[in-house]
Amino acid sequence: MSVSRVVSCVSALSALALVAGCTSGSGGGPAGSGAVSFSTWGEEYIEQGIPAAELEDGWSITFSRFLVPISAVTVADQGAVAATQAGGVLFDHVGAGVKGVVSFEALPAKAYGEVSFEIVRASAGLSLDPSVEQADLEQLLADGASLYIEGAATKGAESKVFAWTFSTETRYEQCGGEVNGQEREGALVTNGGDDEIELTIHGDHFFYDDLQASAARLRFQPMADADADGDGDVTLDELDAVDLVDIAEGSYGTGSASDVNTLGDFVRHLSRTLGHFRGEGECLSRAL
Ligand SMILES: [Ca+2]
Repeated sequence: MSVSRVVSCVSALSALALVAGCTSGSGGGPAGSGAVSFSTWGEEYIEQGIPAAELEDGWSITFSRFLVPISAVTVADQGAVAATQAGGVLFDHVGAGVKGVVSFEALPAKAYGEVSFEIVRASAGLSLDPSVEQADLEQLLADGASLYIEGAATKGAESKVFAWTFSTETRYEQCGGEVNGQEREGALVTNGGDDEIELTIHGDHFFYDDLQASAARLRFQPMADADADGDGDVTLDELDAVDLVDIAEGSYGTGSASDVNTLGDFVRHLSRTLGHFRGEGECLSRAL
């Protein structure tokens, strides 16, 4: 391959289709190599809270802890794995800022249509991001947990706290999202470049009133009302005791899910929807 051909390939990077043609159809040698770097962020909703203006019913929500282990970040194309994360990292997304997950260097330059990651039960080998301490990991291990969230909801003089442990295990796969206004499936490695991908965690989803994100609004009143013993702490057991059909404020939409009957079922189902890609981008969520 001539140097001039490499240069012409690089200059075509703005169009994914051209890159694919460039790397597979030029008939010459390698198209170079580059990196894919993964970070994660819980956005302002987890760091700073969800303001009342975002909810339908005047409640506002703040988180004091939001523990998420991210593991098995994988870059592949047509079933061939190019790189996969060894182990995982535990984060507390109440800690400020975008946090590093893993970087893969020296990958052959091409488009990788399959990027996936997992949020599964914590294992002792998890690395600790600076946002967490060993005690956070030990808590997840003791509870067999894949997620732990803790916070408070407030409306006027009323307030409730919650501390919910989930053991749902989820693979987020076939991730895609927008880059400079264009949809990109997976990752694109360019010669000498670094495709920086944020695995974005959407904390507000726990308060959706519909399992179909496009129809969902944020509500807390039915959860506040679920505090049956009136101690100010809304537990998952109390959410389990609330049948969705009995919620007076309006329907909770379950879409095609047939096994979601209580508020507890509902939030466990939503715990499989937190993982996103490059901000608002989507992945397919698969229960493990
Ligand atoms: Ca209670």
